[in-house]
Amino acid sequence: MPVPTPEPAPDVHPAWLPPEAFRAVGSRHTLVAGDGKLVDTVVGEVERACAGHGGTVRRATDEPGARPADLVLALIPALPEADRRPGDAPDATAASGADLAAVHAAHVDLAAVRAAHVDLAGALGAEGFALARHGQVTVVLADAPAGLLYGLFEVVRLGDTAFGPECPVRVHRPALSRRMLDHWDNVDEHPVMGQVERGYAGGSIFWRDGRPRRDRARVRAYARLLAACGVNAVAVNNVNVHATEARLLTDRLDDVAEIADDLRPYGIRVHLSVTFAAPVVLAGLATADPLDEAVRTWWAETTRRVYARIPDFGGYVVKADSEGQPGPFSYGRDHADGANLLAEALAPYGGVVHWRAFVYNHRQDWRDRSTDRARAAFDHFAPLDGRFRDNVFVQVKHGPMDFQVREPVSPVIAAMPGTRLAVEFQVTQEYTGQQRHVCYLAPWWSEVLRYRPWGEGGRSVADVAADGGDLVAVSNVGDDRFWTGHPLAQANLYAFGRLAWDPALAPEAVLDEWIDLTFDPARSADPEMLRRTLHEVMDDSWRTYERYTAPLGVGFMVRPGHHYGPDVDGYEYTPWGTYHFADRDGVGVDRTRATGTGFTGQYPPPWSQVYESLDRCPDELLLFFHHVPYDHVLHSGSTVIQHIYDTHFAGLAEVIEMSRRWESLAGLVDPAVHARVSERLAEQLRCAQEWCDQINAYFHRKSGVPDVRGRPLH
Ligand code: GCV
Repeated sequence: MPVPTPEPAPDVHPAWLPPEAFRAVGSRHTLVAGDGKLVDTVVGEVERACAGHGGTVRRATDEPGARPADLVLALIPALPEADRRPGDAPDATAASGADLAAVHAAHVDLAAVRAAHVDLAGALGAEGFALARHGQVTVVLADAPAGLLYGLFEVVRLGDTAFGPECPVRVHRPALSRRMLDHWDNVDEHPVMGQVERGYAGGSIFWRDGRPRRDRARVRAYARLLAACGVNAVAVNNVNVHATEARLLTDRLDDVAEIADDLRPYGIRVHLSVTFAAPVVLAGLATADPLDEAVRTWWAETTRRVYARIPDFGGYVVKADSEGQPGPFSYGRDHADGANLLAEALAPYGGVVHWRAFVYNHRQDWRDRSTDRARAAFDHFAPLDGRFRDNVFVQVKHGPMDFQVREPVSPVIAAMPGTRLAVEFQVTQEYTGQQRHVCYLAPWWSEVLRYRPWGEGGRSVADVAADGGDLVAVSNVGDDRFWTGHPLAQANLYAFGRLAWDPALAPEAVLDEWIDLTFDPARSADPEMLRRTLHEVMDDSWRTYERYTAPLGVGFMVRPGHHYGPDVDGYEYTPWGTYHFADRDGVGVDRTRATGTGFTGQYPPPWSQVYESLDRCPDELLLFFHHVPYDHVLHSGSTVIQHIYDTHFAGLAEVIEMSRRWESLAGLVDPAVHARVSERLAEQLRCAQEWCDQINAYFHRKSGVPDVRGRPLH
């Protein structure tokens, strides 16, 4: 039975899957070979596309169709064996003319398709697929149903190009086997954090007022969007687990099962954030000590029940001993003890633990310059390397602080060769404009993924994550009609999925894909202008944001609590460990081994030396690693103080230009999208002006150094 495609309310924006994106598939004739739930989803998708665009779809087991197939989507094991000797099997990349003719025959010779690709069988894996063009037929082959689903979405992405001239077989396999989103969604609305902690797109897509939302079509439509960009795992509740949310593990498990049912048809497994104190708060045990026998038994039995209800359940996410969440420290145990407890309970079912490394002292004395929050994750976790069970993923924020617009890569990523690591990104724009500012984050993530902790020639962050680890991001989605509040922030969600599938993709190319799917420029009055302008607005928007906010990697300077807008000293005298140390002479945090906190020593060479050295440290991270006088000269040739003035004026000017460009798209994009983005740009402009003025005034007053260009500094 084909799975019907979800139909959310008509005013919900289709994001990157509008009906037009399916024109190339839906206007053709498709044949699907294979069985399974996800194959039913594939058939449902193609059926819906055909209903809108006039094509047809049939299964290989149906009566032969009247028309030749243009597209074959087939599980290799479902194809009939060719009646030929092995030596006769044609080479996969150059099928013989006879085979091409057979594939193109009115009723498609499926045996010939199989024979042409005999070497791919078993090599594509659980999610991979191969795409080939034979004469007039496009063929997608997969070993397993998920591969067919991803293959279909690749054809959608390619559009008519997928049906172009013959080309060699292209094999696609995800670089990372788990590509996961964490929702910081609360079941009960939290008095301070609301329904979604750090959510900027309305309420939760899963929960409202203590219950699952009844809008199941919306959840299914979300699953569909996620599958189309490659995401295959979702944690459905906040890592800060409050009282109601704790019960999702036990008496509220049916609510989780309901979401799992909605996500499953698109190949997405559900994970749950749990509280480490669960045995105490849910079962009344006297302790949650990970080495206590009764605690182990409780987790084992509770987990057994979870799998009895949700057989494909993914596992637990845990924030322990962090920002007030309970953890193993209360019992004199360490994070390996804590993580292994849960891992042991999950192991019989193939489940995994994502144990977060975001552990630091949030009650620091600001007068104490020796404590360095940046050091904390490494100090806690690196010594535990090798002690975690095989189904534990230590989940590390990509930077050592907290998703600032610029940070170095976390040294933890290079420090735990004996541990599976999940690298964590933040798609929700907590510190990058809260989905009121345009800030396309893929260039930033791409830089992180390409960074080589051991220097040129060594492995990259993407390599480390791919080697048994995974990639996780905090979702930016809510029940807003545009999904992400700011319509252009959809690109961040799309890009996260695509980079997790293939970290080598260029951010501009990913943006191209997103633009083509979402805006269908080819059908607009001015395709070239539409594409170009969207690139102009978005490509460099992360660097623009960096220019008008905290300078040279120093971070924070945001309003405490909600983290929006400038407040240079907002965190300076607080316990959070987020300081810039600006005084009349200079600014920045000395994290050197020679005179500072020693954080640079957590990196392997060459970076331990590069960051230590004032001369070699990259400009953009200078104030993260060094405290320097305002007249320190950067590699760029500018002094620090002049750089601050120049970049802030430049960033503001770029936002003005961005707004002007966006206005020029009126009439070329959906009016509702245009209006929402215009409204957000007005706020971005207001806020960028505020940043520019406050930062410049602050540093002018501290340093007394005038702007060499004589601009007003207030
Ligand atoms: C979910 C930052 C955010 C918190 C978040 C925390 C985390 O501190 O401000 O809202 O809590 O990161 O990643 O756990």
